[in-house]
Amino acid sequence: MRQLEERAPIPRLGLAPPVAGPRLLLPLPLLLLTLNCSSFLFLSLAETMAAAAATTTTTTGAVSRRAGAGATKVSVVVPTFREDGNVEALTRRVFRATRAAGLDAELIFVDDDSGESTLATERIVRRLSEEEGYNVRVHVRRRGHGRGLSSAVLLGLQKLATADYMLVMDADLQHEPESVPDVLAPVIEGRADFAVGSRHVAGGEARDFKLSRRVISAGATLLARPLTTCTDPMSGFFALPRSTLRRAERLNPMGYKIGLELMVRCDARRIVDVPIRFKDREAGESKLTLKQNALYLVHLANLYSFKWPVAVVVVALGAVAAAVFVLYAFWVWALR
Ligand SMILES: Nc1nc2c(ncn2[C@@H]2O[C@H](COP(=O)(O)OP(=O)(O)OP(=O)(O)O)[C@@H](O)[C@H]2O)c(=O)[nH]1
Ligand SMILES: [Mg+2]
Repeated sequence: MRQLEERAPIPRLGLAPPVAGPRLLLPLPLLLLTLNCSSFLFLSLAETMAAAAATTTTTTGAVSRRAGAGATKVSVVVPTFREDGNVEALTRRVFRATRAAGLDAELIFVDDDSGESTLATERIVRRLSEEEGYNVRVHVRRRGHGRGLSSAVLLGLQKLATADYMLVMDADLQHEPESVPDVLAPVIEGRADFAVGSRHVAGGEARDFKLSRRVISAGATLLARPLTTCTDPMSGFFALPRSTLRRAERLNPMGYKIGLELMVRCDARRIVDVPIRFKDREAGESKLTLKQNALYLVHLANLYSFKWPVAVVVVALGAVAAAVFVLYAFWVWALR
């Protein structure tokens, strides 16, 4: 019995205790792997940011009012879901602004059938088009033929719009129709592959926006910043030429951030930010839900792995290595 008591103590946790050599050696490769992964990621990001910065301009000053000589044809695509309360005001204001800027606009609502509101939207659009001569139409997606903001925008851009210069905006008048010519101008003038109505450049602002929404929006913007040099990648107010859209690779219309999706998957290099004022919605209700915020994280993961497939694997390995290292360090500390 005495002899037994004098033997080495039985290790806790049921595992052999690390002897001095391996105790020092085992964490070393893990630490090296972690450091290696971090530096690889850092270099990849720095390289891409530098390349993007070299080819991207950010306009923070005034944008010329006349977007081009003569009547340049433009398509304005507006996704709608229960927006009959905003359709008429939006139509009148969009055409007043585009005509004043010498643009020949077509306005296309892409509406996901919502019963009464869709019928009302169709009635209003028919009156505005047939009786008042506005070049406006509504495409209604019946149930079973696709739903959701992003796929509605893609349908509008890829299948319904006829002009070479295209703009997307919300129906709820949070995006001021008076800014439509300004957002289109860099694209029409050939200065941009993609122009974004931004709240975060000099002259831009977000009015009547709740604090909680500001915080979520700031966090979401920060998470997307490595993907693009745009100051407002969350914006749904943007313009692009058809040539940019043709470069699209594997578009995935999930969630609400179709502007970010297009910027990344069309490899838009020359991005111009145009200051806009973001107002409170005028009528109807927001469709932004918690589910959409969660979907945004999945969307981001997809875009990161699209842009940096190797880096994403390296980061995942680095995270696993770091977790193992922390667990091991804790185990060694617990055995002391
Ligand atoms: N076709 C279609 N349009 C949608 C759908 N969901 C939202 N929209 C439209 O997309 C635009 C933006 O939606 P909002 O609900 O205003 O979302 P948001 O501007 O991000 O959020 P708020 O600031 O709260 O208004 C509006 O014109 C909506 O009508 C949808 O499922 N299908
Ligand atoms: Mg809105």
